[in-house]
Amino acid sequence: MSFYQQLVAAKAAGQKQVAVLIDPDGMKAGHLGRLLDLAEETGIDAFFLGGSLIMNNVLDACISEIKSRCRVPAVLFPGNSLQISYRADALLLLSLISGRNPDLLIGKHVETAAFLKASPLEIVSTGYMLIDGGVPTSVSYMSNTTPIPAGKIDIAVCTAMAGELLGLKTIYMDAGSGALQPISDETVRAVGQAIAVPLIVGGGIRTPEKARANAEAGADLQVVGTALEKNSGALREIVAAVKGA
Ligand code: 1GP
Repeated sequence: MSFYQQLVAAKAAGQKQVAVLIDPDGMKAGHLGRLLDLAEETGIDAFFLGGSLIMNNVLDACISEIKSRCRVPAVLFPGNSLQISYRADALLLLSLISGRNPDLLIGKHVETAAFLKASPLEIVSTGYMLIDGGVPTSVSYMSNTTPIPAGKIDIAVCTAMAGELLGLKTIYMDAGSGALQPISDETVRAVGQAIAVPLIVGGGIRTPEKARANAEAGADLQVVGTALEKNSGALREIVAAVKGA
């Protein structure tokens, strides 16, 4: 089953999912190994791979390590066009629909379209929405876009609806990595009710309580990264909270 089919099937069955964010460049020694052990143990649903910068040529090696040690799909969540590897299973083709930077709405897509069409990667068109998480994030700075204000739920709802109407296959609402405030339950609920495509939520999710609340509010897949950097074991409680919601 493809990554997207898995996402749709889980949504239809009411099963909530968890992905772990890996920034290959920012990975400290030993951390990837611990996450891979935990991935099998906890039954996470995907690894998302991406970051804002390219410092080293380690993406391929990171995916090979994932493939050699577990069966969890490796999904590219690229911060730029250099973060593409044929070794991955799927790629989120992000259109930054909360912003008005034409390069990130369609420009980069035109540049990479022929390459992606020829690739073996499963391409998942994704409406990517930044929601203000209380602190300027790398993605907001690097994308030169302003996030949707946290309290403007109607704007978030209409942005997600527009993305769905345009034919994007999933909506990813992100407060940005390391957000002080994760996206509110109210926003997750309102956006989840407004669209039929799977809803991915991430940014600043640190506790099992918040993960459970997101799942109950309608987040089909939650992405967790920063919370695991100091304490990878937190993944156990977060996965249990999401799967038990
Ligand atoms: C960022 O949603 C991801 O794109 C993960 O965010 O690192 O804050 O968990 P955190």
